[in-house]
Amino acid sequence: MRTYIYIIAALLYVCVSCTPEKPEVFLSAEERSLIPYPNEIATSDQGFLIDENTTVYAGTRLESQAIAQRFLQRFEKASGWILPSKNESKLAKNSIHFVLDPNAIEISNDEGYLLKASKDRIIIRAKTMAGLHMGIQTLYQLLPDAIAAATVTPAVVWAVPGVEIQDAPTYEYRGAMLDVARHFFSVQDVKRYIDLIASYKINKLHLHLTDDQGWRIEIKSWPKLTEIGGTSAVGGDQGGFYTQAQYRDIVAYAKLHHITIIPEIDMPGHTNAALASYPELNCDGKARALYTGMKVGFSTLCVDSEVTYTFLDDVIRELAALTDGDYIHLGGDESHVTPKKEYNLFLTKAQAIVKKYGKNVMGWEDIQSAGISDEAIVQHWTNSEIATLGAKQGASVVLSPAPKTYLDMKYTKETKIGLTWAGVTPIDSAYIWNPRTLLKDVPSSQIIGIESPLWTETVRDMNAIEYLAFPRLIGHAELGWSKEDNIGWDSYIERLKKHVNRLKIKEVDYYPSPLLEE
Ligand code: TNX
Repeated sequence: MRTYIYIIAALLYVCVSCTPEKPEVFLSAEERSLIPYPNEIATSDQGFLIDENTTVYAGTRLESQAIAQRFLQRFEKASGWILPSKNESKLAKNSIHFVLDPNAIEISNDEGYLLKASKDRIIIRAKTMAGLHMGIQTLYQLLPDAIAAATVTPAVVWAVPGVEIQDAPTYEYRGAMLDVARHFFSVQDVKRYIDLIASYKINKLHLHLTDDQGWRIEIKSWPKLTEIGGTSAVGGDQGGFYTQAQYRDIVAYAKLHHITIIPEIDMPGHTNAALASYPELNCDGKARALYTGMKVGFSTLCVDSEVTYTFLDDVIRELAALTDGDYIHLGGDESHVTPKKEYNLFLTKAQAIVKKYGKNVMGWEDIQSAGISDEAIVQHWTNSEIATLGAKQGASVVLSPAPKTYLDMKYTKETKIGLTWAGVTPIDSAYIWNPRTLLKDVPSSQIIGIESPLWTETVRDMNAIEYLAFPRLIGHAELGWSKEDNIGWDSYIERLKKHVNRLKIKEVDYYPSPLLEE
C-alpha cells in the first residue's frame, strides 16, 4: 500500500513539474518586456496569432510599403515564413496593417504611433515613417523573443498579446555617441551599433570622428588627414578611417533606422592627428608626432593663422555635404592650451562657417563662452553652471552628465574595461536621475533630450562596446522616451531582467550585472 502511495505521489510530482510552460499565446503585455515603456497601454486577453496566412497590408504609399518589406524580411528570418503582402489597405481578418496617415489628429507627434492588436488584426498607425518605425519596434517587443534571432527558431507560436498602445516620445533628441577616434571601428561595427540602438527608439548617433589619436573621415581637399592622421590609435592599436563613400553608407543605413548621424570634428583642441598631418596647422610650422596616449588638453590648432580657416572651411564644406541632418558638432571641449580670447575668436569663426554651409552648431557646453546662437545645441557633460550659461543665450541643451550617461565609466571598480574619472556607474545609478531637474536653472522647454557618449580610450573591439553600453544604454533610452509617470527603477529592472534573453539571442556581450539576478 505504502509503495502505491509513493508511486502516486511521485507521478503527481512529475506531472506538476512537467506541466508545459504557459503557451506564448497567453503571455500578457505585462509579461513581455516593453522598453522604453509606452505612454498609454490598455490590455485585453484577445491577442493576435500570426500564422502562415496572415496578410500584411502595406497601404498604397511607397514609404509604408518599404517599411512593411523590412518587417516581412525580419519575420521571415526568424520564422522561415514568407507572409503574403498586399499594397492596399483592406480591413480583412488575419491581417497586419501599417497605416501612414499624415492627417491623423489623434497622434500628437511625428514619432508617435498607435498600435492595436486584437483577435482579428494588428494595426500600426502613424503620421510619418518614423512613427511607423517606432511602432514596429514595439511590435517586435510584443512578439516572442525569437523574433530577434538571426536564424529560424522552429515551433514558435507567434502570438501578440491584446493591446491598445498610444505612444510618443518625451524628448525629440535621444542619442548615443561613439568615439571612433581613440579607437577606430569598422563600418560593420557601426552598423551593428545602429541595429542595437534603433530597437530602443534612439534617433541620433553622434560620431566623434576626430581627436588627438586619429582622424577618421576622408577629406578630399586635405588627404593627409587620413593618410597620416588616420593611421594611429590609442596604445599603438590599428587606426583606420571612413572613405566618403563608406561614410555615406553609414548615414544611409542610419536613416533607414530613423537615426540621424551627427558628425563631430573636435576643435580647436583634441586636434593632434590633424597637427601631425599638416605642419602648417601648427603656429611653429612643425608637424607634431602622432599620439597614442590617453592624455587630453595638450593640442590646439593655430588660431591666428589664415590657413587654419581655409582648413576649417574645406573640412566643414565637405562634411556638410555628407550630412543629412541639421547639425554639425564642433567639439570645443578641453582646449586647455588655447588662450581664452583666441578660443572664443576661433569658435565664433567656426560657427559662422557651419552656418555658411547650411547647418546648425552643436558643441560641448564649453563653446558657450564664444557666444552662441539660439539655434545652437550645447551638450552638457560636466559643469552645470557652464551649460546653464549656454541655455541663457537661448540655446537648446542635450544632457550627457558624465556620472550618469558616460558609458565608458566602469560599472564597478572591479570591471575590467572603462575609466573612473566621473565615478563608477552601476546600472541603477545610470537609470536613476531626472533629466527635467538636473539643471535647476534651465527651463524644461530648453532641454531637448539626452545622449550617452561612449569614449573609447579603453575600448578596443565591438564586444567591449557592447559590454559598456548594455544594459545601461537601454535605461537611458527609456529616460529619453517615456513619460515621467512611467519611469521607475522597480518596474524597469523587472522588465530589463526579462529583456536580457533578447540580448542573448542577439549575441550582445552585455555586462551581467548582479542587479539582474536579484
Ligand atoms: C572627457 S567629454 C572628454 C573626452 C574623454 C572622456 C573620457 C569630453 C567633452 N571630453 O575627451 O574621452 O572624458 O571619459
